[in-house]
Amino acid sequence: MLSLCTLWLALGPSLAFAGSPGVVLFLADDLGYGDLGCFGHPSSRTPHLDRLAASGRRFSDFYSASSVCSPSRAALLTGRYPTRSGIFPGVFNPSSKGGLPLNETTIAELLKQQGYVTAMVGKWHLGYGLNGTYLPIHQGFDEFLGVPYSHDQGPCQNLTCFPPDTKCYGKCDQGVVLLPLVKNNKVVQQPVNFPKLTPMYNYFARDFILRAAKKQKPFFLYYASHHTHYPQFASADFTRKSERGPLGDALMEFDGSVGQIMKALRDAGVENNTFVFFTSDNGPELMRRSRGGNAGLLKCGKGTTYEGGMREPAIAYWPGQITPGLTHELASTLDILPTIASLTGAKLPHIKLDGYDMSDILFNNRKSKRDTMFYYPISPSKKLGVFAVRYRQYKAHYYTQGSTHSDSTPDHACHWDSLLSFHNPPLLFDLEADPSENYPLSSFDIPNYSWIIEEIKKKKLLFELGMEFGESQIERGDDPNLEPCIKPGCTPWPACCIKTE
Ligand code: CSN
Ligand code: MG
Repeated sequence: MLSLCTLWLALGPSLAFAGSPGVVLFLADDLGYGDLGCFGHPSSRTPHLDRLAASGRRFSDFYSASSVCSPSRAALLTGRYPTRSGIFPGVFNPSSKGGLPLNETTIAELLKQQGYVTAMVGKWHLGYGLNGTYLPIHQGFDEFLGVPYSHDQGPCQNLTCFPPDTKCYGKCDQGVVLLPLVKNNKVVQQPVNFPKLTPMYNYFARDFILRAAKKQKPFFLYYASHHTHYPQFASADFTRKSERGPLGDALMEFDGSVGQIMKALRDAGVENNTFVFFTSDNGPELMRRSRGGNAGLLKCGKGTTYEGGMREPAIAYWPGQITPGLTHELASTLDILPTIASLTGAKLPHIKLDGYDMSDILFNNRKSKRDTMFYYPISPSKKLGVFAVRYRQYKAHYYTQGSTHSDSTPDHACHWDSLLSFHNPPLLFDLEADPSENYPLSSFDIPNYSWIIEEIKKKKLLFELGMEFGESQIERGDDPNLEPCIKPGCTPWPACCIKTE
């Protein structure tokens, strides 16, 4: 027994599980650092995520690689800064010509090579293109059910807003096709029926897990919820059920989905052999006021390189494998691909990666291999380079800029009219002593100030020397004829793209 134990400890979980655990990746949309019960929100109700956090590992210092959606998702699925794959500036439109380049290697493609069955449900936002060229089924996912972009990127007047005549602190896009629901590569519903959407996703996800387990196939499920992106919606079971208004209802619906998928894992008998990871794509959209999320004690939110824009709640769960508790180690969505590769024995792609295997943090309680995080703005340029660098507990801002996405907070630095400013020397913060980035440090505050500034400068220089910008996929432009339509080629475009049930 002792020797078996020692052997297991020596080999670690990846070999002990013969390299084929199930993998479930939950991604929330625009959910902030302060939005979950287990991250301190006083009135959110997130019992299922809180349970994963209680018996799994919660991260206090976990980062997405962008403060908006498309680039953040590109980084998550490829383990590469989105500057490399060309996912900038901003996000994809329904009519975008581009998408995540097909020669990028996604987690799903890695796992296909390991004999996994793969599915994605929810929001994609990495391009649609001519006849759906860039859909998930062309990026390693066997199956896809979801919406190819954000649900405010289409007319959404018929969305259930509560109370019904309330303006949702903003408008949805007009003049484009109604929001499409896509199954694999076909539009199957237009417009999306929001109150029924999440139950449909949950059914699809459960069915996928049960089918995989029946065939005794290892599986990868990427569940990318629309919650809690503006405008808020929820099915009947959750509408007006939270204490936090429309965002609270939407969050509760997402948490309910987590509960249902966890139940599906138990029903399929695979919970103890499944690695579950949860995080969010970027910080909260504070411009939506109480209908946007909450960054907790972090500064600003979506669209900015302050902590609130890119530091995210994250939870890893694997009963019997992951040491429960809180980790303060530095980690990122960039690290998920290398971690999953390590757990499954998959070979890393022969391309420059920006992630590190998190196994040491998750299974061995050791230090993170990561000691830096680089923050690009939503419109990155070679000329300005990274806006900020985190090194250990320190963060240096070379440039700061507000964003419309973070308007309407009391902190004026977050707003769109806080224009680009250059800082020389950089604004330096100790994120452990001052997580809210309130008090810039000088040589009067810390004795090793100059050393830290020099170290960060070196890290930045080295990183930028190795950064090759990919061709911008978003600047390839738009063609309205590419928008997803349930009646391809119909007229008058785009109003004809509708099917009433
Ligand atoms: S995002 O939100 O897709 O979650 O980042 O729905 O930056 O112009 C962002 N944007 C529509 C959005 C537009 C979105 C933008
Ligand atoms: Mg988002």
